Amino acid sequence: MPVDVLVGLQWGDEGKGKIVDVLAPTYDVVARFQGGPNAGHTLFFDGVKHVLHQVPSGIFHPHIINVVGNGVVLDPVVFRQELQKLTDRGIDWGKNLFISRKAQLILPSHRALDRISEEARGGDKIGSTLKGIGPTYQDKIGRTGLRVGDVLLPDFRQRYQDAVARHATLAAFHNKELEIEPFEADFFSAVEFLRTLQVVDTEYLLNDHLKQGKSILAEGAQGSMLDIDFGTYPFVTSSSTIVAGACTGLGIAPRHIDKVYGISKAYCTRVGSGPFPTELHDEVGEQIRAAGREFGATTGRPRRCGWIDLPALRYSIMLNGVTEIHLMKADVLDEFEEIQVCTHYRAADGTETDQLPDYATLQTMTPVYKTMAGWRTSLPAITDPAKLPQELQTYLEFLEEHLQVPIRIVSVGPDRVSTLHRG
Ligand code: 2SA
Ligand code: MG
Repeated sequence: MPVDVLVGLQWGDEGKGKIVDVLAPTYDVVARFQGGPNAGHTLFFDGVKHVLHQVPSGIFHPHIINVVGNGVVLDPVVFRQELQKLTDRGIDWGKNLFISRKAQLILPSHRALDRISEEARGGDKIGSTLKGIGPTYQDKIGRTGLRVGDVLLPDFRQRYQDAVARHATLAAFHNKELEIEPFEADFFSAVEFLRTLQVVDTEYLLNDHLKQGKSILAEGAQGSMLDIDFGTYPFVTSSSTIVAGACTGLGIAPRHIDKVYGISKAYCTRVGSGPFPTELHDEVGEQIRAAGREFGATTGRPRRCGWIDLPALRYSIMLNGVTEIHLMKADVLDEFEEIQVCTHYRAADGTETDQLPDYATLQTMTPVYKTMAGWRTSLPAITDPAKLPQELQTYLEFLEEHLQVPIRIVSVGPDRVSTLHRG
């Protein structure tokens, strides 16, 4: 049985949580391969809204094994809070949750450094979620990080002190102190808690499951345009958010990967700084934000809103080898008379490209749009894809023609029944 991978094709917040919720019950294992508490996957379960940050989205199903892979950066304090909330709601995660020994630990000093380095950037901020993601991945690549497995070692406290001392010198470089004392007691009690969980070599666990014919869903966080290599660098997150990240972040060989679900909104949003060619700074953008309730699940920040961007989507599809697209939040566009689709970009000298240019070039280009008729119909009541309004069908067919990938799911409302499967 294969590994299928689910990734965001834009800048995160595509609605991955909802799709994982729909897909998870059909898999034996759900695994997170990158990111950490910067992710926020919103699921509705038994009529209650849950936001998961680090816990894989299969956790609501007792028969699904949930894995936090080695590619993840784990904040034990946030993790304990998440699990406590699940316990409060009657979810028993005791037997079906496994954490990689090799996942990196986010320390209070990483969070402090995240804030200090953002402040030091002045007007050039990344717009980080301030969860300590960047500094933790820096330590990983710099080969100085602490891993989840280290909490089981007798000298963990010493290793922690050494890391904090190193971080203090980095803070001092910016004339700052770490100011982490208020958080340390909580951190160490969360570490005690982490010691009681199933910390294992998840690469063996996953490959053993594959040998037994079990299926795995690898659950991506953030989006391809935030990828450390291929995103809008430097306004990106610090992990490999694309399909390739599932291999390194879980210890699964590429040949096991089968389907790649690419999740996109019917329009586009971004939180944080950085290029966003189709961003709308007018009342249309406001209208999308209001209709789509576009505020971050992790930080509550208002999201920047704009039209769908085909050059960016084509790029993401290429990088991920997407086999099917799931188009989310189509109902947010219900009220619009006209819908714009960015098909390519044009430079000042009139040259055009349908590829995604580098950051500097992008600043000098303008998006070229195709105007399409809106459907002016309330979509959430529709449960049969054949009954979707003609204008939406035309929109979907236009996207499929230009992206060369089938749109298999269209989401027309927040409810699970509003997830329409197309042939
Ligand atoms: P960081 O904190 O170092 O990863 O921030 C770097 C940039 O990456 C952006 N970023 C995100 N943008 C959208 N969604 C994110 N996560 C959740 C998700 C969103 C949510 O996966 O859906 O619902 O809150 C996410 N995480 C990081 C961030 O804004 C910076 O631009
Ligand atoms: Mg989100």
